[in-house]
Amino acid sequence: MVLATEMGSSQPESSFDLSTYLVKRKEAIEVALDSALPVIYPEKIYEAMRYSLLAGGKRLRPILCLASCELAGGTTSMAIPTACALEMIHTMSLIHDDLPAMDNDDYRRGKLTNHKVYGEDIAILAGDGLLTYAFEFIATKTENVPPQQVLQTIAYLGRAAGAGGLIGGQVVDVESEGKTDVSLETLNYIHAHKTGALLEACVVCGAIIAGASAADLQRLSRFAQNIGLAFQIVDDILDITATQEELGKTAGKDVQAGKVTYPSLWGIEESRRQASQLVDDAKAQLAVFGSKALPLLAIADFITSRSN
Ligand code: GRG
Repeated sequence: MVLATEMGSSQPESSFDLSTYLVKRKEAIEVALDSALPVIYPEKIYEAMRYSLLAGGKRLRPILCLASCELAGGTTSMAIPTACALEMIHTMSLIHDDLPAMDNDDYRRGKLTNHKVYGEDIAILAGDGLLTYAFEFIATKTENVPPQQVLQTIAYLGRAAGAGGLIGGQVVDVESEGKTDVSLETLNYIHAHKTGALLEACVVCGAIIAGASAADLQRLSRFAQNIGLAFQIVDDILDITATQEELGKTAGKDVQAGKVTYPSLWGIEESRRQASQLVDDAKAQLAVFGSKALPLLAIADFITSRSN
């Protein structure tokens, strides 16, 4: 699959402009997502899938995938189907997470949640549709990548989304609901799986597509695990400190639900310190890549400084 737009990755090393990079990447990803999912019969399901897929969001997961592919010597064209698929899986997890049977949320990405617009039945099916289409999309649209690497990507992603990843993390989260004695170990398990597994898959799959060595995959995996946890700590902090307008979803839900979170265990200041330490450790993993790692290093910093 060849991208219509030039994704413009070359930056002078000394002055990496992350804001411009993120805006350009987001624009190109929006275009690719839009054309990935046309509306055909039965229209209702495609409209529901598109409603959430094209509702905005930071597009951090596809951006990470493309950046990692380039770091490992690949091109954005090689990785764009996988990058889109990652956003489809992320979006489906948000649709299901917002359902009355889970978090029961009315707003997501500044819009009414999928089930509020289409009803619970269609929202469940829209999530299922996005999940299955993600795998079809990688398998049918990836070009100029050896089949073995495509297969490895699909397998990695299946594991990350499944009971050993997102689903497992969500199950332990659901089971922990209403409990005030959730241990740090359990909290770490929940977030390493429900948030970390997909972020890690973004970084690792991008590099698999580029044909990275096992040693480089290991470094990138450790980088991503650390930023995944830092991302969740910041998410917990923002739930307390940010407004609904900034977040695009209901603020203060964790406190309201009496949920154990990093700030509830450590306080906000210590949580910020821990997130910052995780980002520093993550960045240290990429030292061997030199200036090729600039985008990923800048994204790691963005994770702790973001406001939504
Ligand atoms: C994957 C089959 C399958 C099922 C999903 C519901 C569920 C099982 C898992 C829940 C996963 C979940 C909602 C994790 C939270 C991750 C998180 C921090 C989301 C917010 O991500 P952002 O801030 O959002 O990147 P935007 O809107 O910017 O994309």
